Amino acid sequence: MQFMTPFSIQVDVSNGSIPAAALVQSRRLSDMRGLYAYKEAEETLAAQNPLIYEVYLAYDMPPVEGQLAYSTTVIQAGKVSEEYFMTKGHYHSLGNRGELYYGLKGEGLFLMQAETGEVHAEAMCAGTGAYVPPYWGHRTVNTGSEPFVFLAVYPADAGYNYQSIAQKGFAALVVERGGKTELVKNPRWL
Ligand code: S6P
Ligand code: ZN
Repeated sequence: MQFMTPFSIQVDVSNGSIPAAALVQSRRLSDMRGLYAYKEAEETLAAQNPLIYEVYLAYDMPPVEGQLAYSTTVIQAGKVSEEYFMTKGHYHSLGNRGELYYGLKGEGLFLMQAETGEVHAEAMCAGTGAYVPPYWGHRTVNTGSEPFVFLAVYPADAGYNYQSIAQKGFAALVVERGGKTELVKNPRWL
């Protein structure tokens, strides 16, 4: 491995941005086609094409074994019908790579899923450290009324596998019903 000089990069904890980020990715509704369960509501919102979330990658880390990468994610508050705004969700390409999330602002639900379809949800707020063990797919959901912000630290060689979640989604949807947050079965999940 290349010998690297230690460094630090500032996160603006007032809004979750990383002003000196190597890369900022914005995900609008149009970038998430087919991932929300309520198709008619998605069509209606499509004209506005709202910003759903942004990812600030702190540093352009080489994707090699032993290195760690880190990023912040800012998910806007909102819903597509009764389904809350959320990230796309992914498994790591190298399935045996875990990850740590740390809540910075707002409220969310951290949804994790094993390949078998077993789902595990952890509530997150500022100060929550949530661990994704190897082999679990993961998606975050903003269940609050302000942006939900968290820091993620992960092996730089973990990679992203978006395919299986793009095809089948998660086994559970996170929805608001009667003013409460509920996990319900995803009808598209086979
Ligand atoms: C990377 C880590 C996060 C997510 C980010 C966006 O391993 O889990 O940085 O990439 O929260 O989610 P997604 O599913 O669009 O990559
Ligand atoms: Zn990940």
